[in-house]
Amino acid sequence: MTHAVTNLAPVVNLEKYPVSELDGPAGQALVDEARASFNDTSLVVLDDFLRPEAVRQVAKRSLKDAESLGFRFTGSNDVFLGTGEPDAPVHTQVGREHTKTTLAYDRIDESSPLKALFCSEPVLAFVRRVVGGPVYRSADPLGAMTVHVHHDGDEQDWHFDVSQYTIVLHILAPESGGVLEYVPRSRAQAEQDQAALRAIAGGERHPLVHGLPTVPGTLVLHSGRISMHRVTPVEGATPRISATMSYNSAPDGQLNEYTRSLYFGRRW
Ligand SMILES: O=C(O)CCC(=O)C(=O)O
Ligand SMILES: [Fe+2]
Repeated sequence: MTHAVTNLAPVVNLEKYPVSELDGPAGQALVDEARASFNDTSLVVLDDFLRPEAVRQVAKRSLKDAESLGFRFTGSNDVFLGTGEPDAPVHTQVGREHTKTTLAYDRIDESSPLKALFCSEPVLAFVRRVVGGPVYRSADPLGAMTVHVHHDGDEQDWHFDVSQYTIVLHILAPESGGVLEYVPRSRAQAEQDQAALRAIAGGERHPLVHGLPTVPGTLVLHSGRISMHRVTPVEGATPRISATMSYNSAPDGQLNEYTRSLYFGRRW
């Protein structure tokens, strides 16, 4: 995985989010605000982060590539994606069968603005400052960065990510549904309490669920490994498209084989 110097100007709304000048006053204000939000809710939501032209380009290409290069998943998932404690007192295969299409990192075109973003040092520096510690890009050959295309009826069921931090980029909004639902810092409780886990995964409203509708151009940074989340079923003819970029506090982080098989239909 090469991390070339990239020009962010055509991709990121740098006037609103000066991620390439984090030491200037506007950059510091951006970090301070994002950090406060992350500490409070474990979420950062930056609307209009991506330039509309880059969003359109990624949407068009993703629709085309997902048809021929995407993996069409049908099944259900372990909520901990294979990372649960072996002696946890909860049964973790509690979700329901669902469908979705995912493009792995090695199937995303090299000239995609998404790859420019993932490989950008300023974006990595921004994540480091927001979470307040070391952060490295995931080194997973398939899952470091992915594109999800959810058609009518598709969803992504409740889970905790394998990676510690995830950036989700909203690319195309469906007519209805496709909401990112999120229970901040719910992992410890979910590992201990079957009733709480089932209440969330079974679709009951949890008092702590945040719901983020898909708004193209938005960047969401969250701590996916400790916060249970899902994408609700998409409704209507327009698909939902999102991209995820994964990070860890240690270098060379990878997914496990369970998750690769689940999301990409292959182990490498
Ligand atoms: O598409 C999204 O909003 C989130 C996707 C997600 O949670 C994941 O890929 O792990
Ligand atoms: Fe996730």
